[in-house]
Amino acid sequence: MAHTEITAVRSQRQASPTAASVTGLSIGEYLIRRLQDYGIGHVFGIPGDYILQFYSMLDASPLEIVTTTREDCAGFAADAYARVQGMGAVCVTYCVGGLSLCNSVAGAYAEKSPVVVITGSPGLKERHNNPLLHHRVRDFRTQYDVFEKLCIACTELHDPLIAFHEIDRVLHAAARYKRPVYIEIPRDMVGVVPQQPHQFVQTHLVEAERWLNSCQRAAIVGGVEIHRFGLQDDLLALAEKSHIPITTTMLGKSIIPETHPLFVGLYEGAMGNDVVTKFVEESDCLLLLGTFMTDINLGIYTANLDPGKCIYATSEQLRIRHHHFENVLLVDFIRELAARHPKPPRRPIPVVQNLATEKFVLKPQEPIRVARVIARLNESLNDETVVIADIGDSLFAATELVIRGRTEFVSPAYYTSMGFSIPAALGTQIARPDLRSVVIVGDGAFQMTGAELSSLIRHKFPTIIIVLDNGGYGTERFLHPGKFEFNEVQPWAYHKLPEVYGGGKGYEARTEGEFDEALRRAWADTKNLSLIQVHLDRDDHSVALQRLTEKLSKRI
Ligand SMILES: Cc1ncc(C[n+]2csc(CCOP(=O)(O)OP(=O)(O)O)c2C)c(N)n1
Ligand SMILES: [Mg+2]
Repeated sequence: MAHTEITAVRSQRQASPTAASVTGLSIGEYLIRRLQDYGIGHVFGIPGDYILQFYSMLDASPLEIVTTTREDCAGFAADAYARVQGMGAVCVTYCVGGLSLCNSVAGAYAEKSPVVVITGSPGLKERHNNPLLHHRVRDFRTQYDVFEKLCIACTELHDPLIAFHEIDRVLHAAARYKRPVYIEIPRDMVGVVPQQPHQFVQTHLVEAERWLNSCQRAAIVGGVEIHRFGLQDDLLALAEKSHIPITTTMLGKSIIPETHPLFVGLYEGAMGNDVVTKFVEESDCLLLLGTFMTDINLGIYTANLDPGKCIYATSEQLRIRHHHFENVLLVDFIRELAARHPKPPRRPIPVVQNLATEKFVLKPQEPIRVARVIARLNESLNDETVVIADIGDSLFAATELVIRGRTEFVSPAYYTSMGFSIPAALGTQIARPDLRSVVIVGDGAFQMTGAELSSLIRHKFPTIIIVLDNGGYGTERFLHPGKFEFNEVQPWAYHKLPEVYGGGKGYEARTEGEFDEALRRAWADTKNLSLIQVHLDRDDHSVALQRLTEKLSKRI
């Protein structure tokens, strides 16, 4: 084999190397070090004289040896370990051990399980004059030739100049293709220390895990892709195993139950709750998982996130600090990171004042306000509810709702097109007739597409529609203060529309008592659509809208 120069293997887009460097390690020690980098904690197998030197090195290392009765069983065990843990290893002696592994390794190849086969072989110095050493079959390469057919990559570590590079190449292939690989170490090479320094690129998982283990203040910001790719349980598993607190973005609202002990709140930059903002922005290792970095999601770019402190993983890219990694699936990243059990120091979860911490006490005579609509509605949400919020104060106010269990929250919080909610309720109810949708919509947005009530009534869906009637485009009024006719809309008797469309019931609410009564009746009526027209003061608004308009008006 030609001697090649040892260089760090870098992903093409990797701006600066994430290379770790080693000097003074023997070939056996380097292999042990790299196995751990890939999350391997146990090695299955049976020792024999051609692999004894490496076995004693393993014994002195953090890796645990698990012996079995037969080599093929060690192969099956390593295969199962790989499926659960991400990668497995089996270590056996030359031919009598190795060739016994063929069937298990063939199975691992067929079913895509990354098992590292490590085998000893006669020392290079013992091979002069072609002696008939025990365990030899045809020639010294027989076992290698057999495994070349069963593995995605093979190497024989006969040259100290390239041995480390070969170990990197082969392990990378196992991780990349999820197939078994073969590493043969002549027994007199195990303790050889290559003289040149070696640099290698840490895998994304190693880098993420090491960082999480050494940081002080880890946190997760979960985004909408967690919902779109159905990764809610995977995200929770990662957070729970490693005890990492979770926040979500507005688009990602409802990806985890907001009553979960690890949930901190919604992260919306300066637009959101100060305690949550501080908690996220003080993190020295922030996992942004499936998060869309949109303007609204980032609190109109008031988010203060240092890329040097972030792991940013989406379906399209993986970036750890300033290092880019190609072709890493979001699902794999979350699952494999969870399997490695990173253990950042536990961070106390701050107490955030929200609707879950405040008991709702009805003030029946009080004029109804947006914040009180949301607080009262919050009492009624359950696992069978889908909340659909339209654009306007409906969305900002609804972000205060505390999502319990699997309550879904649907809104066009990135594209922000008004008029989404009523047609979206139709689509939601058709897809999930077992759930009940509650729509929160402003009067302006309702006037755009509210006629779709007709279809909801036609299908007899018991949708609850809450029309926040402030007599016009409230959000725009806040954004651009002044009395402008273009922000007014024609006042409609919204509560009469069910009658016009031929089904369902309409209610009007001017006080908290009236709203409470209407909502109770609507909730109890599981056969008909209900529309509650909430008469608001035209200057009423949610706290979130107040914060948002303050930020926006500074930029426009
Ligand atoms: C299709 C569309 N047109 C215009 C806008 C701009 N816009 C954003 S909020 C808003 C006013 C919404 O009024 P309303 O539905 O009554 O809700 P409110 O702000 O009063 O709570 C407008 C016109 C938009 N987002 N989408
Ligand atoms: Mg309005």
